[in-house]
Amino acid sequence: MTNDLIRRSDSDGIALLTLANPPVNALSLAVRQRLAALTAELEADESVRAVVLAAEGRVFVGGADIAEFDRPPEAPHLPDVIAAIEASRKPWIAALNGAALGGGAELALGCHYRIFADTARLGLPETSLGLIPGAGGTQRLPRRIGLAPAIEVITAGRTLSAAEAREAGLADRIAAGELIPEALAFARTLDGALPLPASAAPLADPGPAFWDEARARIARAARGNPAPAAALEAIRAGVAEGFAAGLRAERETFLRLRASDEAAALRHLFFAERAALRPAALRGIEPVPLTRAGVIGGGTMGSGIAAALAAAGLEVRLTETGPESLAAGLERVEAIFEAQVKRGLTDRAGAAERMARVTGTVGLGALADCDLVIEAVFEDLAVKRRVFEELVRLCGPEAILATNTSYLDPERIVEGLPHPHRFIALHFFSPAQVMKLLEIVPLAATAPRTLATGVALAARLGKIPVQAGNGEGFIGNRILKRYRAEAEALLLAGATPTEIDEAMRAFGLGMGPFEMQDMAGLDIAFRAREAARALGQDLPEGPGDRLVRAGRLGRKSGGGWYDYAPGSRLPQPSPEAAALIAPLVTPGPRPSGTEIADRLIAAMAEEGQRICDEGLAQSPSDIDLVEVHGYGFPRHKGGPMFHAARKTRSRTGGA
Ligand code: 3H9
Repeated sequence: MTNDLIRRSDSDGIALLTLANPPVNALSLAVRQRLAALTAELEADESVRAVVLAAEGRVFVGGADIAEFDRPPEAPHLPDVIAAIEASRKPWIAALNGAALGGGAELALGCHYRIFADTARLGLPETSLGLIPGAGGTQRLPRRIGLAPAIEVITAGRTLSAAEAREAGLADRIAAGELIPEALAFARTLDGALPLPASAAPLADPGPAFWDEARARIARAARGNPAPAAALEAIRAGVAEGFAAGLRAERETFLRLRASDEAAALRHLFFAERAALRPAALRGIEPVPLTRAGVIGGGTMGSGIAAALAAAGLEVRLTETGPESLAAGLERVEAIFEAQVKRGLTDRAGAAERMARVTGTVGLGALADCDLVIEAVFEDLAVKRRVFEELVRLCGPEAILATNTSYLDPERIVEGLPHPHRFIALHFFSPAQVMKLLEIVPLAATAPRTLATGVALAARLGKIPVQAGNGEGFIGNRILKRYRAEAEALLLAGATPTEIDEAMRAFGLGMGPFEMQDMAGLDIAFRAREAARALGQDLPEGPGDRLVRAGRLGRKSGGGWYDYAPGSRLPQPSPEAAALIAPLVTPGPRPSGTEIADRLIAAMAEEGQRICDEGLAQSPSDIDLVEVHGYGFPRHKGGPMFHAARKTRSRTGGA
C-alpha cells in the first residue's frame, strides 16, 4: 500500500519516481519512509544512472505534513532524507509540476537539478506557520540564489515563479512541452559527473551592518511573529559557521518553534481557513456561476465591494440615485485601483482593466440581467426594503439578492417578497476591498445553493467566508459590543484609556478599543443607545454618553477619549475626558496591563462561546476567523477561542 505513495518505473537506466499522496503530496511519515528506502535502493542498483523525482496532481509537494506537527517528530526526518539524496552518487532531477513549498522546496533544493513546468513555483512559507524552514532551506537557498534574495524569500514567505527561479539560477530549465518526457530526456544527457551540491557552495559574510539592517527590517514587518527573525539567525549561523553548523542551528530552532504556542495558533488558523472555504454541509452543491454583479450604493462600502468584485474579474454595475453621487462613487472605485497600483498590487494596465469592468448607472434598471446584486445603501429598514421591492420586480427569480446590512434584521428587509430562496446577507467589512472577512448570513428560506454561491464568491474574492446565524450584530459586531462594554468596565475600575489601549497593542492588536472608537466616532453608538432609551430600555449613563454630551465625538471633533492637536491623529491623554469619567469610577485596586488584556480577551471568548451555544456560529474556529480577519486579532495568537482554550489548558496543565 505505502509503495503506491511513490511509484518507481525505470527505462534506459533512468528511474522515474512519481509521488502520489493527495491532495498536496505532503511529506508525511509514510512518504519519508518510502523515499528513504527508495534512495538506498536506487543507490545500490547499478542499473540506474540517474533519478527523476516527479509528482502527480497540481502540486509538486505542499511541504511537510502539517497535521503531524501536533505530535513529536518521527524518523526518518526530512533533513536526513534530503541529505541522503544530495549525497547520492547519481544525479537526482526534481521535475516540478506545480508548487514546491516548504519541505517540498527543500526536497527540490537537495536534488542536483530542477526542471520547472512553466506554471510551477517554489517558496518557503514556513514563517507564516510560525516556523522556519527545517530541512535545509535556510542553508541551501542562500547558497543557490544569494544571501539577500534568500533572506527575502524565507522571511517574507515569498514564492518564486518558474521564470523568477530560472533568473535566480534555481531552475536548470523550464519545460517547453511536457514536463516528464523533458526531464527524462534531460537525465539521459547527463554524463555521470555531479554538479557542486548546494551544501558545498561558498557564502561570504557581508558583515555586521548588513545583519543589523536585515534584523531591523524584519522586526518591523513581523507583527509579533517570532519566526522571521529566527529564520534570519539560522541563515546567519550558516554564513558565520558553515553549512553543517547552520543546519544544526536551523533544526534546533525549527523544533523549538514547532512546539511553540505561536506555531500551534497559526496551524489552527491554517486548517480553520481551509475548512471555512469548503464547508462540509455544502459538499456537492454547485454554486451559481457569476459573471455580472450589481452593487447598489457608491459610498465607502459600496465602492469597496465594487472594487473587490471587479478585481476578481466580475463585470460590475455600480448604481447610485443621481449623477453626482454616481460620479463620486466611481471616483472612489478609481481611487481604490490607483492606491492598488501604488502598493504594487497591480500595474497601470491591470488597474485600467479593473476599472473598465465597472459601469456606473443611475437607478436600478440596469441590474435586471445581473446574477448577483449586493445592496450597500444607508442602514435604514424602509430604504433597504424599497430597494429589495424594486429588485424582485426587475431581476429574474434565480438572481441572488444580498444585503450588506450590519445591524438590521435581514429577514425584515425581505419579508414577504417572492422567491425567498435567493435572499442572503453578505456582510463585508470596511474597507471591503482589503478586509478578508465575509460574514455570510443565510435567512430562514435561503437555499443551500445560494449559500454555496456566497462561499464561492468569498473564495473568488480571496476572502474568508464565515457563516453566521441571524442574530443582532451577527458574530463580529456582537463580540465587539461585548469587548467595548468590558473596556468601559475596566475604565470604571480605574484604568485609563491609554493603559487599556497600550495593553491591547502589547497583546498584538493594531489599535486599542478607545483609539479605535475615537477614529470611528462615538456618536453612532450614542445615538443607538439614545434610541433604545427612547423605547424604554434602562441604560445607565455611561462614560461614552458623558463624552458625547460634552461634544467629544472622537477625532472628527478634536477629541473623544483622547485629545488631538489640530490635523494630528496622535492620541494625547485628555484631562477633560478624565474629569468627565471620574465621577463614575469606583475606588479600588487598579487593573494591571496583563489583567486588562486577559479580561478583554476573556470577554471576547465568553461571548464567542455564547454565540456558538446559541447555534449562531458553526464552530469556535469560525469565531477565531472572524476576529483575525475582521478585527485585527493577532494571527499568531490564533483568535480569542484558541487563545482562551490554550490558556485554560496551560493553567490546568491539561492534556
Ligand atoms: C514545512 O514544510 C516544514 C519543513 O520546512 C521542515 C520539515 C522538517 N500538510 O490549500 P488547499 C491540505 S511546513 C497537510 O485548499 P490549494 C489542506 O488542509 C509546511 N495538509 O489547496 C486541504 O485539506 P482539506 C510548509 C495540507 O490547491 C488540502 O490540503 N508548506 C498541507 O488551494 C488542500 O489545500 C506550506 O505552508 C500540508 N503541508 O493550495 C504550504 N497543505 O481538503 C501549505 C495543504 O482537508 N499549503 N494541505 O481541507 C498551501 O499553501 C496550499 O495548500 C497549496 C495548495 C498551495 C499547496
